[in-house]
Amino acid sequence: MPFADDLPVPVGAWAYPAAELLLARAEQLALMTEEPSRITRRAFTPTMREVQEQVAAWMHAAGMSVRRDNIGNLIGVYPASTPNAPTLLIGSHLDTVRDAGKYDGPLGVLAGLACVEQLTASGQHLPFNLEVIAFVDEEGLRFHTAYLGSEAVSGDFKPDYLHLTDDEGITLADAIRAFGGNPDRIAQDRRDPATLLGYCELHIEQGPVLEQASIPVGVVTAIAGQTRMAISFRGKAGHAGTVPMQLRRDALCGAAEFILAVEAYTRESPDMVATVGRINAYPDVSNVIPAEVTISLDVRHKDNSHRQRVCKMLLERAQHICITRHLTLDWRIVHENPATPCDPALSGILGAAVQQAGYPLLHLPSGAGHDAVAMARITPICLLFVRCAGGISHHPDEAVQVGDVAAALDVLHHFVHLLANQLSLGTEQ
Ligand code: HGY
Ligand code: MN
Ligand code: MN
Repeated sequence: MPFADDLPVPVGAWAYPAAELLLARAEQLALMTEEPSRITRRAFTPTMREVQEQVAAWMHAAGMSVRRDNIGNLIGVYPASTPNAPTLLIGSHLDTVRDAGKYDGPLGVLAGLACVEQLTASGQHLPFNLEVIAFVDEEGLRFHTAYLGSEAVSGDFKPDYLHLTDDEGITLADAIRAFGGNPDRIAQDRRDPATLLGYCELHIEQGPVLEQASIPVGVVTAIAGQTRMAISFRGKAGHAGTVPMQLRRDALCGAAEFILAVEAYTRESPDMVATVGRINAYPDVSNVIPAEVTISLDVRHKDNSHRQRVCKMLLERAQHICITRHLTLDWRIVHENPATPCDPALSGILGAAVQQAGYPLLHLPSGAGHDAVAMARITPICLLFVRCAGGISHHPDEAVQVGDVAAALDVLHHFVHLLANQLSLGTEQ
């Protein structure tokens, strides 16, 4: 889809071909999917392995040393000009949602790779190691969590996670083992904050703000907090033809009433979003009254206490529905993270890079979650958004323009050089 007002800003001569190459690579990765007619790439699968092998080959060719950590994140290292230098991480994730777009995740990994390729081409090394990190699980499609890869790196991976099972009953521990990782050593994946300069993520915006402002890139201020829950309503199965309506304990009707209550409440609540994206009914048979229904609930807001208040209010609503319908309720939080501000100093350098590259500086918040949320617990983070066609994401129509990707690569290039200058000045003092 063409954008109306492309800004006539020249980008570095290398950036357009680099952006074209990046988009061709994104097309190539999109072919590596578990489902032939759509992009679906769960963590720890042979398909993830295939994608990692391709990205690892590009990393090798760019002059990086490549390794996998114990959970299975892929990491390419472009060494610093001096020994014992700190490390800047650039990355994002390679897993997807079901029936995904091509850019949510891969764009950030491929941008890091392009940044290193540009350095290699000009024979430059920086006063810091540049590591491109491709997280193995961010979306949580397989184990219904979020950030498993980046939480291993931030040291927030909880050993209990290893007992989580996927829809086939495979435990996370077994999935990691089958992928070639080592679930017993995930604690060792934690990076020492003292060795890190920061984490920079480039990501498709997944919203309409940049498009409406006719600007190719934007600097993120903060990432909204989120709570993900698994909620089960339990009633009693019965014959669809014989149990009178007044005597039923229909779990699906209880869940349906709750889902509509969530929608009605959040429509009235500014900036609040809540989504029921999964629904599982048992026994899932057309002539049996549903006995048990489990739904997901994803609640997000920029204000932590407001999000928590709303979650509590929704719990009370679910309890009330269950009392009136003679159901029982199981309410479980599967993931929670607070709103995460980006680091002002690192974001300041990113903003300076945007301006140095010749673009207007626009700041915006992120409603979507990113690996940067986990990384912020151990190192300063910054996030650069790239304009997204129609604001569409988590959908196969997700699209970016080559000129915008070139702009983003140009900004990233300026960013690493500004950081290098700052570090050199700091060490000279
Ligand atoms: O769910 C999210 O916000 C992200 O796309 N993982
Ligand atoms: Mn996503
Ligand atoms: Mn993403």
